[in-house]
Amino acid sequence: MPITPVDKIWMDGELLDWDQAQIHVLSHALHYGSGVFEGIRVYETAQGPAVFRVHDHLKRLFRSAHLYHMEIPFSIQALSDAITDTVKANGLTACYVRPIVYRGYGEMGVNPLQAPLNVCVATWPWGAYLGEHALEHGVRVKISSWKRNDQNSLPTSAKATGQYINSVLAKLESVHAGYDEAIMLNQHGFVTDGSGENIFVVRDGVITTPPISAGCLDGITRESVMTIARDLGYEVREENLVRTDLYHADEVFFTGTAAEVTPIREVDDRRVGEGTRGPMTKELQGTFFAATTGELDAYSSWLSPIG
Ligand code: PPE
Repeated sequence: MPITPVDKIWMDGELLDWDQAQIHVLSHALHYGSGVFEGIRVYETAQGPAVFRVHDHLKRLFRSAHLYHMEIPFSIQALSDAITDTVKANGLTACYVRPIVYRGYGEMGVNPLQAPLNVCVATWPWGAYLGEHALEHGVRVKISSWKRNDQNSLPTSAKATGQYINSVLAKLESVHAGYDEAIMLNQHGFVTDGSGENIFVVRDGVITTPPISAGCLDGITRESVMTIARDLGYEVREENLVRTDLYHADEVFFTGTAAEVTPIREVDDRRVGEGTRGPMTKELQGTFFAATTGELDAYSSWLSPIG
């Protein structure tokens, strides 16, 4: 998706002009994928723009960094303030936020410990990840022939830049075959997630999503939707799913910061349900959007207003 440039990017404590936010071509992260990042959304609410679950996202960023022996030289609060400052400096009311911590310039070779650690926060307007049409009518997905990176190769509990090359393989395969998105299985054949989304299945009124131990990201939208679904009175299970569970489902949908709640209308050329957004997906999606835009008091703690 093309990037829409805005005015400023926060780099190592300073707000720089968008075009000045550059790094050296010999930066460690470019060569070895040694970065960790987050994707966060800012939504427009009646009280002005608000960041969705910023502390949960930043806690995950620190967990990802911890795994790769990165000592982030800023506190969670400082990064939260950096996000607020960047969104304000860019005059954005709703946008995507991309904090990234990466090994910078100064050291080559796989051992990264002498390379500097840099921290950036970029923001830009980002619409529906899989398209506006997809939010209402759903996407067509293909189960990838590429397996999800194994927990003991590239841990899926972290959001590291390098591991996304696995998602890129799956995404490219699906796009070349004419689908919108890929779903990846783990080495044991159980469903994990999409290239950049968690996955849910609805059957006979029960909602099921793979457990984190299957090798999916511990998604914050996933957790939000599970909470909303339980609050609405639905039974929610975290259980391993096989590919035929997707074929036999009444409804299937993706969740993610970028993808929000996106229905899946077809899996491997098999229509899911009525072949469009199902009623439970619609209800969960509607409640999720009402929560993100501050219309539901029950979820107001998920929003941090940008003063
Ligand atoms: N699985 C994967 C592999 C993943 O990348 C994401 C987020 C999720 C699940 C959902 O997690 P959460 O955002 O916490 O609900 N993918 C991010 C990056 C997408 C991109 O293309 O870049 C995102 O949605 O921000």
